[in-house]
Amino acid sequence: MQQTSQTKHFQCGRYRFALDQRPLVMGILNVTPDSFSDGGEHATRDSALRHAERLIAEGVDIIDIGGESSRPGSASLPLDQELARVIPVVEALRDCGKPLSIDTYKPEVMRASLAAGADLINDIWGFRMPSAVEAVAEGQAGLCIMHMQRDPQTMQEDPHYDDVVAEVNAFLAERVAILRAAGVDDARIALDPGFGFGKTPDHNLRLLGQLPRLVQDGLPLLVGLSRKSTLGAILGGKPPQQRVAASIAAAVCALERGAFIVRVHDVEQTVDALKTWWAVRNEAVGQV
Ligand code: PT1
Repeated sequence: MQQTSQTKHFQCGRYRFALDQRPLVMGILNVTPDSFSDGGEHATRDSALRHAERLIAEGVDIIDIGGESSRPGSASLPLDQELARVIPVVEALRDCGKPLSIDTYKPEVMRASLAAGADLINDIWGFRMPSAVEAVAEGQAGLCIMHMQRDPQTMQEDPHYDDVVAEVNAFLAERVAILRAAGVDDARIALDPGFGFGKTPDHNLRLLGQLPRLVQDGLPLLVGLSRKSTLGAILGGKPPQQRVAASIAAAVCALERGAFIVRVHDVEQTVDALKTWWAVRNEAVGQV
């Protein structure tokens, strides 16, 4: 669809972000049972809600709620369990004042979350599951299309590309065309190269270095590098909790190359880095 206003926006359900304003920090909210307690569904929900409060206090712009891990090698979660984890959290956070993103590829979870008030659907499968496009086509929810080669169980078994940037771009362009054909306005779409999803560290670094080549039709880019194994490889094998500074550096590199949303664990540190980057870019302190 044609963009009518001068300033482009990213429409995110009840929220709307001008693309010429400061970029956004998406905070990761995992709704997964914590390995130190077997408290079940209620304990999982309560600790997710406490974590959400902390993300908000730290200045998060979008909360990304995920019930199923998509880290390399992780197994899929049955639909009923994902619904039981995610929907109560959406309901509890609905009026928290921040847009709620749902990290899911299951059309049933998309529909139920949108009905419960979610603002953005973040799909690591790029809306390729049968009826995923239909589940999100109507309404105003933001849609993040991510690239992944193969699936989370097998994606890190010897990933190969002839030209990773060109292949990721071709995939994203094809998915954008499918969403547009289903009636989705460009203002609702964000693109994500899918760092770590069927890519070697060098593929990821090529994509990050060449990020400006991934901008298509002015659509905003979402980048998730936080604590990922590529940073571990750069740091000679440091574990995820010791990749915070590398994650901040990677986020700033992404911002410098045009990213509009950075998806992170360490919200407070990333917000500080983003504000600093933004002030330097504007050569003025400016507003938050
Ligand atoms: C991402 C992302 C995501 N990443 C979007 N959603 C994950 N839009 C979950 C590793 O190499 O980048 N963009 N949802 C988490 N996935 C991974 C992948 C975590 C790789 C860790 C690694 O360590």
